[in-house]
Amino acid sequence: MSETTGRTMSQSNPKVALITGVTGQDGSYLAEFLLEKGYVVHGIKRRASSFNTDRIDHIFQDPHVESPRFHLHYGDLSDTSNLIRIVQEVRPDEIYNLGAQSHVAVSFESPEYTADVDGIGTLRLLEAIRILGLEKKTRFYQASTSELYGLVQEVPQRETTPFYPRSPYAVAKMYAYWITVNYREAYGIYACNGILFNHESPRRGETFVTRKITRGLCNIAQGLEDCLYVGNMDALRDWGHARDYVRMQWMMLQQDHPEDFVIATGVQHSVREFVRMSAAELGLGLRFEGQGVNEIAVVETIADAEKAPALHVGDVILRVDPRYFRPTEVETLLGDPSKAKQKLGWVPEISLAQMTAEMVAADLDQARQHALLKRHGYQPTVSHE
Ligand code: NDP
Ligand code: GDR
Repeated sequence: MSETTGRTMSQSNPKVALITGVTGQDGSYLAEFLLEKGYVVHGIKRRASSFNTDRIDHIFQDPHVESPRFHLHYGDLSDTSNLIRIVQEVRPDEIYNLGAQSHVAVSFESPEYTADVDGIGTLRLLEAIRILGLEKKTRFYQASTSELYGLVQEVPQRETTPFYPRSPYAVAKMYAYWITVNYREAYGIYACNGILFNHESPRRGETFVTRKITRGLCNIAQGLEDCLYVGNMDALRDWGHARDYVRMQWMMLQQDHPEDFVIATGVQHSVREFVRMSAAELGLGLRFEGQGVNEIAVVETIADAEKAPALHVGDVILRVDPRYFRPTEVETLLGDPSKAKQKLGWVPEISLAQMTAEMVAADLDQARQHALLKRHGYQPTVSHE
């Protein structure tokens, strides 16, 4: 089915979607996408001691105005009664379960919490559908991941490739994957797994490697930081753009029958290559020296003094810090999105080069603002991992 021929929806009877993880990267793009399609969108956000809605503030609709189509509910994937109450209140046509402790490295530090939220949280939502008798009404999307492939058994990875998870995060997501399949088979729920490979954007969390690199290099170029510290430079990933990938999440719920799909670009790059590409966007040519923990990146050429006023040829702007190595690493991931292309007509529209340019432009803009504040005597806070 093509993107334009989804299940139909009338203006007077809009479809209702519930998104967990609406404050995250994907949740924010998906909420935008569904609102543009005419949906009523409900999102679950966690209570935090400070505002955590930066990514969705631009689509916030004042509940004091008449009939807003975007609603937020406090909730948590670890809280069963809260989830049941929200699903009961909202009675969604579609649930997108995007909420998760989504950082692989952090999952080694908080394995039990990750299992509870990412694994059992999925079960809680599926049970809510069942307890409330919504099996025939509510379609369910589960944010599954290429991390399931872990120690890869086949290249490229497709829907039939065996899993070999390599982190508490991936193991928790493996439970979520299979419980989604099981509830589809056992109770006839329209439930799908999107096995998504890495996808990024200017809204990517600052501690994931692409955003850490674009943000770090921009800060260094503007004199806000001296050096970027990263982990495994040889890791290979299949990076796409989040905007392309949320479109596919919706498409998966518009079919006649529920199925699982790999979503990827089919192209792979190393972390080092991503550093080089990001630096090039800033007009910087880099030379990589040393190996493993001794690897560094040195500025070799500067093409645009305005983008990088703080830098000189010969500056070391990147070093490897073993603190960012993982106890078990996923060295290489490369997806085969043929099934999505054939069955859904989905192809990614935004290239890695375009995405890198967009991310660097956004981070450079922010770094320039901070640099301006600094020049005028303010001390902008630049957070680090
Ligand atoms: P983010 O980390 O940006 O967003 C995660 C969201 O989950 C945030 O809204 C976060 O809230 C929320 N969340 C975290 N813990 C809980 C909890 N206990 N209860 C309710 N909500 C919670 O992730 P992405 O947007 O990048 O990813 C979306 C989903 O897709 C995740 O499940 C991720 O594991 C999965 N995935 C992501 C891929 C990627 O490359 N981006 C690839 C494959 C799968 P808060 O804002 O308060 O922290
Ligand atoms: P990943 O993304 O673990 O693939 O999970 P991340 O960007 O964190 O790491 C990608 C690769 O880069 C290496 N790396 C570093 N990673 C981080 N975060 N910080 C560093 O300094 C650094 N240096 C090198 C990592 O070791 C790794 O090999 C993401 C998340 O969005 C998951 O939720 C999602 O399921 C998968 O993508 C698909």
